[in-house]
Amino acid sequence: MSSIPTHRQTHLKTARSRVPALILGAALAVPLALASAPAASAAVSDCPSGATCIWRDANYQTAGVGSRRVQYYSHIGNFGFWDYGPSAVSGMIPWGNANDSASSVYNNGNYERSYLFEHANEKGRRWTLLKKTGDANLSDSSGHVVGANDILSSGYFESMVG
Ligand SMILES: [Ca+2]
Ligand SMILES: [Ca+2]
Repeated sequence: MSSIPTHRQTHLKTARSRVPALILGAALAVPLALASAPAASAAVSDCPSGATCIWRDANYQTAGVGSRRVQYYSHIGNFGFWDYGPSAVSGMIPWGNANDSASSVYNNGNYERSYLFEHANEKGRRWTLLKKTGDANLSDSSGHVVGANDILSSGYFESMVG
């Protein structure tokens, strides 16, 4: 009869050794699923309330990341002074200068429309974004901003113009 407890101990050890592996696998699966959520919707929410944001690429992202953006709460007279990234001045980060490069834009302002201009200091052609509107792809013919891909150089909320 002494062999029965030995078998039970062996089975118990096997079962216990598998449980942590299963838990670990489940825990790893959750962050991976969150990380693969659609980038477009997540990136729009990266634009803070009250700001107008521009991104280098379509779908509200720069090199795949929504937080790499340039934003203003009043205006930016020359996008060339800024690179895409949280509060990054020109030349500090590798994914590019904001002048003549924006391919998606969003006005998350709460009160005013926002104007985007072809040239610095509110010069050249002008495009309008009503509050809480954007354009996910400036290079196509649909949306609020058409014909402005890779040429925008300044941006102003309405009361800051002139
Ligand atoms: Ca671009
Ligand atoms: Ca320009």
